[in-house]
Amino acid sequence: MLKTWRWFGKRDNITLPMLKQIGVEGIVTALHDIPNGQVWPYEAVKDMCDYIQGAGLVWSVVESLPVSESIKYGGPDRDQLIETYIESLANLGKAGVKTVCYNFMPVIDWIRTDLNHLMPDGTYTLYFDRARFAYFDCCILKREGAEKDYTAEEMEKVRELDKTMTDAEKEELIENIIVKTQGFVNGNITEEDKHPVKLFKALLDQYKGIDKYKLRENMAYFLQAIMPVCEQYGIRMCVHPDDPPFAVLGLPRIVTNAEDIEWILHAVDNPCNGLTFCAGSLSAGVQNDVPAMARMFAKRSPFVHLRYTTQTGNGNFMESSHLNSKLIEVIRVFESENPTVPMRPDHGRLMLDDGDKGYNPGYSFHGRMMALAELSGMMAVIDNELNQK
Ligand code: DNO
Repeated sequence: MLKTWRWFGKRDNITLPMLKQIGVEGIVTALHDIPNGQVWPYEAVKDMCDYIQGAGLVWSVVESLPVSESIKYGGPDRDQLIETYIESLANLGKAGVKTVCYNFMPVIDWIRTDLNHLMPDGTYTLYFDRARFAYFDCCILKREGAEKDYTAEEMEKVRELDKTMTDAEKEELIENIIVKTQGFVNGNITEEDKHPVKLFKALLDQYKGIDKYKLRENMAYFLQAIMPVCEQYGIRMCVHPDDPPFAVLGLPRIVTNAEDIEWILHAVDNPCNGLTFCAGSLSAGVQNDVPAMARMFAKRSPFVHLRYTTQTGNGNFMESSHLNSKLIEVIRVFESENPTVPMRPDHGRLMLDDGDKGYNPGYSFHGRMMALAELSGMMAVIDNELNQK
């Protein structure tokens, strides 16, 4: 696999020469300054390509070219937004950037409740706590009918939390769930927004009446519309799984398990329609056998995210170490089935002096560097095994 790294552009304080030194071979980035729904002009794409090439690297994957909400819920302006998307794809294609990651998660991209969960060794990791998430849903958002989505035991925990949560803790929960994890991935809410909860509720309202089947229909509509430009330039689209891969906030979710992925790949059965094999997102679904899914979808996955999660009970999970037997299996599958695919280490720990640097949550330098080193070691052993066969 090609060793790539998610880099947030010229303002990222992790520089390309630093990445060169640690063995990175390809860059994963986006034009983060362009708001959702606007064209990525050819000049801007080309400028980014040249900048990366100037450092002796290559722009391997776009993560992400965001899909506007209106395309997902099927709003009146969706055709126009799809046209804009097609224009951006054409500009990427002309510049030779041909692997494009996106997601089809309504309203909210990935979800965590705690961005600094202290580990016994003094590092920090990302954590999803179901009771705190339920608290956010029922007591902060006050979503209508939310209680129905949780068990009696979970609601009991919510009531307990309600007795003890301070205003500062509530603020932090809001920040973690809908602000800090969203803005930097070109999500709907940014640090500048003054009333994130109000804004978020308005976004949720747009999905009233949109169920899983309607969302699937809208995804197929979008994919069918963009396939011609993808074929013209040889662009491989790869949808990112829902993170976490289960229903949240009453929203439909359609990229959660093998059945969903098969549906997507068959609905538009074209090699340009593929999957981002995010082992970590899929691993947070207790029903998912991730190595088996790698075997099923390796050939239709033009991009791989390597990380894993550990279930800690009561529906909670956290990021595991990258040195993980399931990941070894996933790597073995890709090294034999799709050996040139770009992979990136995902979600590193916060360690050493990472904490003072203002990195985006999950995107530390030392934590990811350690993950890349571990993954590289695993890949080297597997390559050796395969070469001896
Ligand atoms: C978080 C990421 C996601 C991912 C997007 C892809 O760390 O896994 O934000 O980049 O969902 O569109």
